[in-house]
This record gives sequence, C-alpha cells and structure tokens, in this order.
Amino acid sequence: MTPFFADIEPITYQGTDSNAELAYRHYNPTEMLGDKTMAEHLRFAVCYWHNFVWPGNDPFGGQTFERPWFDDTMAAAKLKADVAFEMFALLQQPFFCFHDFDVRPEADTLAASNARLDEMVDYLLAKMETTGTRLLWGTANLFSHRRYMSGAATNPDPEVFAYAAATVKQCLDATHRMGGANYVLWGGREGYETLLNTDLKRELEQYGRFLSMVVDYKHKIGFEGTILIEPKPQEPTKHQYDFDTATVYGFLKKFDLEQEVKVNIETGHAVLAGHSFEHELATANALGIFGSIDANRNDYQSGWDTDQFPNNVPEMTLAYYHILAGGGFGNGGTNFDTKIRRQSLEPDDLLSGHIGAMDTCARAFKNAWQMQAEGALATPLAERYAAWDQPWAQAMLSENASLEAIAAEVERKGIDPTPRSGRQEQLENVVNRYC
Ligand code: XUL
Ligand code: CO
Repeated sequence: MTPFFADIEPITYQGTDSNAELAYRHYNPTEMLGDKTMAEHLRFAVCYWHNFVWPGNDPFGGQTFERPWFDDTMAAAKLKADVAFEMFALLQQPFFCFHDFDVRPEADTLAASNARLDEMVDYLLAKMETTGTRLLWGTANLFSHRRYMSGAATNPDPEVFAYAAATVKQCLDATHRMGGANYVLWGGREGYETLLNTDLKRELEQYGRFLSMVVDYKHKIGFEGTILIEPKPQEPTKHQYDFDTATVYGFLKKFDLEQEVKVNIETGHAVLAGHSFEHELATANALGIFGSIDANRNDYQSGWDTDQFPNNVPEMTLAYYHILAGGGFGNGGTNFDTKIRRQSLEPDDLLSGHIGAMDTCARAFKNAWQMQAEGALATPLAERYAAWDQPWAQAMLSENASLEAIAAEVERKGIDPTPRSGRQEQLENVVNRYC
C-alpha cells in the first residue's frame, strides 16, 4: 500500500440515513433491478487521466496538485498505477479507462514508447487480476503532443497520419490484451481552425480511411470490443469533424462503417453542441449507434468543457431513461471523464467526487427504471402516435405511397386535422414525481 489514501476504508453502501462523508447512500452494487444488479446495469468506470495525470492547470495558471508520481520515469508511472488501483479498490467500481499517455511516459522514439506501454500493460494486468477491476475502454492520446497540433488522421502531413496509425495499432493491441470492452477514438484535433489552410474534403477522406483500418485491425486481432467515436463539437479545435451523434452517423454512413462503430456520448459535449444529453442518447438509439457514456457535466454557465462530476439527478434520470429505452448498456458503461476542481487538493476530494457521482447516477437510474416499469412516459407517447396504427396512415409510409394518392385521399375523406395538446407541462410533472 502507498500512503496516499492513508487509512481510508473501502466505501460501502450505508443507505440514505447515513451522514458519513465517504459512503454510498444510493449506489448499492448488489441491489437487484430486474435480473441484474445495480453494478451490472450501471457499469461505472473511473478515468485515469483527470484523476492521476492532470496537474490542476487552467488557461491562466499551472499545477496546483502535488503528487509524488508527477515525474517522467517508469518508477513514477508504477507508483501512479499503484495509487490508481488503490482508489479503484476503495471505490469498488467495476471498470477503469485510460490513454497510452496516462500510464507510460513518452520516450524518444515510438518503438521505445511502445515498449514502455507494454511494460505498463503487464503491470496493470497484474493489478487488474488482484483487484478484479476491468477495462471499459482504452484509447490513444492523439491530441496532447505538438505533432498532433494540426490533427492526427486528418493532418496535412502523412507522417503524422502514419504515426497516429502506428499508435492506435499499439493501443488496440494493449486494449485487447487487457480484455477491454470497447476502444474509444476521440478526435480532439480532428478538425480545423480555419478553412484558409484546410482541405476539408481531403481530411474527411483521410479520417474515413483511418477509421476503416482501425475496424479492419480490430477484426484481424479478434478484438470483440466495440469501436466507439466520442463526438464533441469544439475545444480544443474550433471545428471538430465529430460534432455530434448525427454528424458522426453521416460520416459512418459515407464510409460504410455504421454497423461497426458506435458512439460514446459525453454529457458536457452534448451541451457544447447545443443539445441536451438525452437528445444525443435518443438520436444514437434512433440511428442504432449507441455505445457508452461519459457522464461528466459542464458548468451550466461557463460554456466550455469543465468535466465536472454529475450531480443533477433529473438530467441523469432522463439520460438513463433513454439508455434503458434502447435496451441498456451492452459493452458500454458509465465512465466518469471527470475532474475535481483545481482547488480540491486533498486525496479524499477524489473519493468524494466519485461517491457523489455514483450516488447521483444510482439514484437517477432507479428513477429511470421505475419510470420505464410503469410506462410513465411510454404510455402517453404511444397514445400520442396511436393514430398512426390505422391502416390508411400506415399506407402513407409504404413504398407505393405517393403525394398524389395522399392528396386524393385528403380530398375524398375531407381530412381536416384537429390540433391536440402536446402535454409538455404534465409530462414534466410526471418526471419530477419520479425524481
Ligand atoms: C475530451 C474527452 C476525452 C475523451 C478520451 O473532452 O472527453 O477525455 O473522453 O480521449
Ligand atoms: Co470524454
């Protein structure tokens, strides 16, 4: 054991009456909902990067956290892994997620960096074995290093494309070795700052080729996890190609990848795109590409990606409602791509953030489960569309329907629609009853 978390005990479920700082009040991992436990439904994951790598900097100031592993050596990387897995053991969440960059220091050559990653994967695998923590997804950091400043797959320089391809190959191998349930691609630098220096069509073609090769490689090595794209409209890049779920779907369709690739939807990214979280989830369900979530929220005023722990129960209730409506998580899960605030210096601040997040999600999930079970929204929704069940209405949607036939029908029947209330306020009250 490292001294980092001193003698903090594993976090346990203590119920809503508990006043303990470090306890779950709603997340009861073994509680059954239907035929699955809460842990199996929610599939919580803790991210490596914000918790153990981020130094607390912001655009106006540098490091605020002092951690004994903030150092570029392999020994420091191992200490970081020790502490990370100590936190996983305290929280007892089933999964974690990482980038190559998070777990190994960069070396002078790609080959040397890869060797370091391999060594760290062995180290992590041993820890996964002892703690039982599994990998929700692995990913490559194709955005921090200056080589990626103009993109990875979409870079005007083919050498960067090649470097990124070699890196993703390595990270897919690592994820496969670790039994990862998914592999994520977040294209933070796949986009452009100005069209004055950008050939958008060419860059999209490059990206399509790149992603096709990722899918091919996944099949070659027998990786059974899902390849996920994480949409985000901007930040760091002004215009990101993976703007939102609908944009990603159009891109996947163009390159015939819509059966192969799904989306990892992040609360804050949805909001940055001008949507709600549930809009993105419902869109992914409708298009058949829902994969997984990053459940971190933004500050509702600041307008940038603040990666805060979820603490809005109604927002998460609607999110899980849509996830359940789509059949729940398959390979996906609830990842916390979250960071504590830069003033939150104490080790147990890391725990408080996750405990609150897991309780928020558990509470929201139970609400959503109940709403689903009682048809709270599904029944009025079915009623709203019920007229479409009539044969003449269905006929309008059939392949031999035509505008002229419909026009004749309108005349023959004297169709004259009567507007009906959308009942939004009633439905909002229904949701609030569950929250
Ligand atoms: C950035 C973001 C990433 C991805 C993984 O906004 O969400 O951390 O989740 O690269
Ligand atoms: Co994310």
